[in-house]
Amino acid sequence: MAESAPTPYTPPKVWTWKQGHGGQFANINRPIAGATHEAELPVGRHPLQLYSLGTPNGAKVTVMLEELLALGHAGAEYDAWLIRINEGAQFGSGFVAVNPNSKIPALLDRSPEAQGGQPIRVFESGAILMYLAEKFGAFLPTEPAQRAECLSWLFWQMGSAPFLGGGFGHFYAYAPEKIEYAIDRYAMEVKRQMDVLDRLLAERRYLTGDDYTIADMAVWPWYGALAKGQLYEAGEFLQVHTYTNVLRWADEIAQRPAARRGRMVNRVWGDPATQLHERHDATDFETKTQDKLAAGG
Ligand SMILES: N[C@@H](CCC(=O)N[C@@H](CS)C(=O)NCC(=O)O)C(=O)O
Repeated sequence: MAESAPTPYTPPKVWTWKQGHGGQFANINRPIAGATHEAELPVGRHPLQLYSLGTPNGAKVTVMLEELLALGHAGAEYDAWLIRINEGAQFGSGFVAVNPNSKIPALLDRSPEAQGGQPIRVFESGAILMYLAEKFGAFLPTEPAQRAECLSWLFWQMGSAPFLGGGFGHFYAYAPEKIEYAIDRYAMEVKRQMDVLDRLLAERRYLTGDDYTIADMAVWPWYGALAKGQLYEAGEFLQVHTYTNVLRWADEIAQRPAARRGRMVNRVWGDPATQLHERHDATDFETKTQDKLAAGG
């Protein structure tokens, strides 16, 4: 039998949960929602409390917060708390209260409390980017045509990335067996998505035009990383070097100091100098990366 042949499977009448069946993330995949345990979330001194992890979905928000701070919006100061999803922290009762969908990133805006109001919770990275863009009046055009273009690409990302991560990434890198049909299907879709971006970026500096917006911040951590061969060790397989316009755009964003900082926050893998597990102050980038903490004992 060829190595890639799928295990023959006839679905039973009723699906049942086989615990532990699900590849690398089997321990956190469940068919039910809700909290598994009581756990309060920590709260820091800033108005914005972010509960996240430095995955592409998490990085979108920390890049946005660092960009807002770089623009001088002091109200965007934030505490970024680490949610270790591989240990099930997203199923703690406190986290579920901020995001009933149990996925990072989740944001709690406590600034209304200063006027006796209730904190505002926001989940789904696209919703968080829009919330912050509207709150601070930045990175989301107000002119109707530009705004429509920006939101179109923002929502393009929200709809497309699950095919890249949950589809291609899962079956290429994480599934317990390599299934040719599944890898083929999602490789085709991901290459099509990259070509969509490549053709757009042949005409434009950024996704929406001349200005860098929340659409770029949403797309870059996924498709910029893919173009640079940083996702799923799939660079050669997908021939990502051929998407030259995506590469040009990805490199330009990577040079932004705020994007570089944002990508370090809540990151728990890679070069220790790029890992800032939690961020509670702007100076943490200089003093609290993992290399600095290790050197300091
Ligand atoms: N559409 C969501 C996706 C968020 C998401 O998939 N988060 C992943 C990490 S990148 C997660 O928290 N997974 C934990 C789990 O599925 O239990 C968003 O953009 O915020």
